[in-house]
Amino acid sequence: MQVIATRPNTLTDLNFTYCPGCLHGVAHRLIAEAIDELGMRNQMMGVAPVGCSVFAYKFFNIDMQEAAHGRAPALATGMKRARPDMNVFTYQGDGDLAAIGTAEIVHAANRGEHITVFFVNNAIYGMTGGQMAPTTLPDMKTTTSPYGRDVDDIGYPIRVCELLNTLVAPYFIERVSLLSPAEIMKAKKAVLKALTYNKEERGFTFIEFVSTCPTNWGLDALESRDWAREHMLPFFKVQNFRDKGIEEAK
Ligand SMILES: Cc1ncc(C[n+]2csc(CCOP(=O)(O)OP(=O)(O)O)c2C)c(N)n1
Repeated sequence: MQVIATRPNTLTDLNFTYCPGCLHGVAHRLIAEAIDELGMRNQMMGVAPVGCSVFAYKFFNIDMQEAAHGRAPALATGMKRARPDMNVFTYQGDGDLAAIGTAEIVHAANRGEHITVFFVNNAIYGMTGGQMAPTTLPDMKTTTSPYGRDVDDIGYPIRVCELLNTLVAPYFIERVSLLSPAEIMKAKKAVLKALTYNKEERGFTFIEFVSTCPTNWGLDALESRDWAREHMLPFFKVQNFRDKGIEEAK
């Protein structure tokens, strides 16, 4: 049987430039499919980060802005407030969102901005050559922690969903995995839900994708998925943390 994968309208014709086995392309596709399925394409604007996914502004076939490193939630805040008739999302890596951009994400979430944030956690700075990120696991080797992350010296990884879940305002917070087709299908449901709430102007919605970085982890595509399953999922548990839509429906 010949399977022809049609490209969602919300993706441009450009081929992704990501490394083999990188899951940014999967995350892009899930978001683009969801935007198409919800009929949001003409109402949607996105904000690209600094990081491997900097070219998200070329890959999404909608109006995109490029933010300074870590500032995507602040830029998205301005976009949404200036154009309340439009829907806005950001797309950010863990270096962008959880290191240089910590203040922006915490305060945008705390203000309950009506935006969706897609956070791709691959436990490392991919674009710049594999430095330690706030989400790097204990004892994980990176170019700036060559003997492994020493938690006594550097501290423990930050669990962003759990951190944001302490705030009152966020409407929806979920961590999903991109490590297998079944998990990708579940992730799609969460993306659809977050974007539905975005469309309905319910409040701040946040999705974390547990992802991989085969190149900087020094593994091939399949090994990197196994590594993430064994090491990342126990620390970054896949779960829904907050769904005010369910609470409100009761
Ligand atoms: C102000 C500033 N500081 C540092 C950098 C260097 N820099 C570029 S991307 C990046 C981190 C990217 O890592 P992440 O957000 O995890 O995304 P990934 O590349 O892994 O997808 C850093 C530190 C920069 N471009 N600008």
